[in-house]
Amino acid sequence: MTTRRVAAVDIGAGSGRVMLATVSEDHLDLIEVHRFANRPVRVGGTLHWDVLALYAGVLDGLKETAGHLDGEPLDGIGIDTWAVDYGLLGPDGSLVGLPVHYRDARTDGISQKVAATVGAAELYNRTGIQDLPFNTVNQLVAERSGSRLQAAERMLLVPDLLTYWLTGAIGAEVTNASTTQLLDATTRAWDSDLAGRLGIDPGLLPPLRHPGEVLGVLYGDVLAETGLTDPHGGPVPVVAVGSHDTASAVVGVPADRDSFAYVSCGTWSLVGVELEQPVLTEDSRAANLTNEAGVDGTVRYLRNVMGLWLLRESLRTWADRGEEHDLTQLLAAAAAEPAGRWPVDVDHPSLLPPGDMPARIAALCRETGTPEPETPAQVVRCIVDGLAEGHRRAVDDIRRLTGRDVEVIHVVGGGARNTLLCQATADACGVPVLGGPVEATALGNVLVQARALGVDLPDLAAMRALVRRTQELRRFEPATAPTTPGPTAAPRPTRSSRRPTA
Ligand code: LRH
Repeated sequence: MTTRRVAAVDIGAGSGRVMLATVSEDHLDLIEVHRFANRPVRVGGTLHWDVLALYAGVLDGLKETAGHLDGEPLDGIGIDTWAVDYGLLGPDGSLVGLPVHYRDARTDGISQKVAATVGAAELYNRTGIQDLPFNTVNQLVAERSGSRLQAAERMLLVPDLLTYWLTGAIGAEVTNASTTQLLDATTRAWDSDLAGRLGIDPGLLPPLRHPGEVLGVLYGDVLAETGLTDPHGGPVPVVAVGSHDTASAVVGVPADRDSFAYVSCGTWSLVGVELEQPVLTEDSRAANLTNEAGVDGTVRYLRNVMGLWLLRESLRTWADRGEEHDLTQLLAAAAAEPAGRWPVDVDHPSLLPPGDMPARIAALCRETGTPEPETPAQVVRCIVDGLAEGHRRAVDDIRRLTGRDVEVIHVVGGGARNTLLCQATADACGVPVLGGPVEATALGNVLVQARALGVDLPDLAAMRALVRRTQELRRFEPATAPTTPGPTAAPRPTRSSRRPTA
């Protein structure tokens, strides 16, 4: 039996956390040692990430971690964040400009420009990536003649940037690199030819690295600042994990069979299946499904559905008006509203940028001639039903395009707490939903590290079995008859619920 203590740095669009885990072949526990806000800042009309505040949050978290170790060494650190965004490094390694938020308007109309140069079909056939306005390739094209890019030597995706600041190591972890839309979906090498044709210097793209590789060790000044000095005098390694948060979340899905789909539900709902080969057909492109690189050479075949962003942005809008709402109460009130009364296309592009979400949803309803939700509870019901319908559309398209059976849908991430959404998803999709773990991303992060550091968890199946044995799951039966066989063989829940209210 090998036991490792490792820290997961997991940063999402709203907040970041540092978690400390103890992992062995038959044990997995995780505690949150530090949480910090991720607050985007608009400067000069551009929405930026405050990456220095995020780095400070990481250092604070590592300091807290040191306090929890009781003199034991920390065996590793793994970093995952949201995808697509990057920092630029100049020739001396310093940051050129402030990283820009993917919800900034600078990419408006750019993906059409990219498609006009390369051809949408060719772009998809080479990269397998869903057309999203904020893909890194579009961001780079948006600023390709700007002074920042002219001055830059390297582009580092956000987890790679944080790793660089902690260790000095330069590289691009492959799961996140795939979200740039500059990685060849078949060879998993940078598509330098594609970059060149789009006027992007391929030299900006750093060497690729893979989950499980040791990237480097913490700088001496980081050890001193955080108090993480190993009592045995050893270095503290930073280990590559699925640095795209969704890649780590998929590792943490407690599936016990191949015929599962997942919804990694947080700011976004990433709805997909795990495949061995990418699907690069025109039908797949037309369905806007993506082939992101997963851990251990797997393919995350999925669609971005707008996710809990809609709920969070609505709460923010109400709070800005002085209306504070408790989410639990609001969800309970929403559960009492009639299902399906306010149909809305949650994937409409007007819902992507920050702003007054309830007003935009009402505008969409007016456009389509459907009833407008009026109260906050009705808006929440409309969002939950719209997300469940978005999940259904994605699952149906995936079934159609892969011929895969989907016997169970795992909802992982923060959305697994939202029982109204889990039930609505089960009802819309006609298959059981297993909710949990909420911490799938951090679990996936620490499991990949633990394996790299000697814990005998040879493959994804072994990691998932450990998640299943150690984490609480909740089962939601569909109200309608299942459209596929097999729910009786679904994984055993630890609790069950048929009609949750919140
Ligand atoms: C979720 C996520 C998603 C990306 C988006 C930018 O956090 O990483 O997978 O598409 O952020």
